[in-house]
Amino acid sequence: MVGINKRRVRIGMIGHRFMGKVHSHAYRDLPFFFDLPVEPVLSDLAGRNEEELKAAADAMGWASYETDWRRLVERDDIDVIDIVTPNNTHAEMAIAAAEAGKHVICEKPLALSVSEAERMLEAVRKAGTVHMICHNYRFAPAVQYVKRLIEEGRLGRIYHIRAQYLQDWIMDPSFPLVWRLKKEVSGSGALGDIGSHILDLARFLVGEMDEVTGMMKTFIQERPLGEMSGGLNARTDRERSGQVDVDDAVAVMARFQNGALGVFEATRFAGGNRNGNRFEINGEKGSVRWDLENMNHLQVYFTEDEAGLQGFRTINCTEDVHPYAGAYWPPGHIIGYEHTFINLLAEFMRGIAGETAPTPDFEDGLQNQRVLEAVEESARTGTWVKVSRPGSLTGQ
Ligand code: SOE
Repeated sequence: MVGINKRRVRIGMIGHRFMGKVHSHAYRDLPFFFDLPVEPVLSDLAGRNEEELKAAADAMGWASYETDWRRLVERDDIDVIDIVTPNNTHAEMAIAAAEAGKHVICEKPLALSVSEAERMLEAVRKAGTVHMICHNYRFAPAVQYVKRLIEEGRLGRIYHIRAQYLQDWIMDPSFPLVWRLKKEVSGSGALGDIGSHILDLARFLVGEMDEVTGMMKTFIQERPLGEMSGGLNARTDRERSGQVDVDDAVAVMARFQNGALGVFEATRFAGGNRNGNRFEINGEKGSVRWDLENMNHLQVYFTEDEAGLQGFRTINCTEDVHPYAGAYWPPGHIIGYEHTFINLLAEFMRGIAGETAPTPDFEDGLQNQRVLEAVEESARTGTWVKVSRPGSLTGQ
């Protein structure tokens, strides 16, 4: 609820395309659905193309704009820096923001490498400010409910997680070589862009991975040049082309520290799957299944169900008992993709108000990066690779 006595948290966001729109919308809706101790204010939007930036700032309700993100970071009237830019800019921006004493929230994957992610974590720790990484799918009520079921021991010992993130938006060979297909800008392809989400969900729900093995494949090696133009659309320059140097698809197997086994697949070549982010977890006392494209539903199976009723049943996770669901509509009145970001930002605001230490934070981002790097090494060497332990930075 918007309140006259609430502390205003002045947001400065860098980037204004797809994720910029998603975050802007979430900040705007936040006070409408959550009664938080602080109120986010859309203060300033940064970007490079002034014409596009101004139009985006006007359309999304930002009070002002800056064409140089460094000026934004230096401003005294900004409390939060929100980074929704391509991955190769995350480290420099987040470190500068932390050094300027700002709270920092950053899109995934956190960085291009483990060493960059380590420096980012070091910077926010030194600043003592609140930090989060946008693994938004943790915040679907059904996913939060799975977390609760696992913590309460309702599934018993966990044996398996199998998860897939399946998309098809770059299948057409004439789709251009946008930044998400360039290693120097994105770090990796399907692995970092969408694999990072399911690997994060696995860490969140099942625990830390001990070792991984992976294979990666680039199906289309050369594409016309071009750039993203909004959402997942792109503009193409048909005269010139370039080499794709990231994975189109990746498959991973993992052994978890708690003995569970994981099988993961992330691809942008699964025709007909627009945004299929799914997992199934099997434990000694039950199983759960979730699919983003039907995100309010959770399928559950419990071994203790009576013989005639054994099997998966579908729960609509829109009851007050399902985390975050009560903030929205009455039971059965479903929510969507954008609400996962509103829920995530509610936790970020609570963190800034001093109520919680919200996660996933940069430590989660770093650990996710360690898994991504281990998968890449495994794909290169054809061996199982240990995932280094969370908790400490290299050299500490
Ligand atoms: C494109 O693959 C994309 O927008 C990802 O970058 C997001 O992280 C994912 O949530 C949806 O797909």
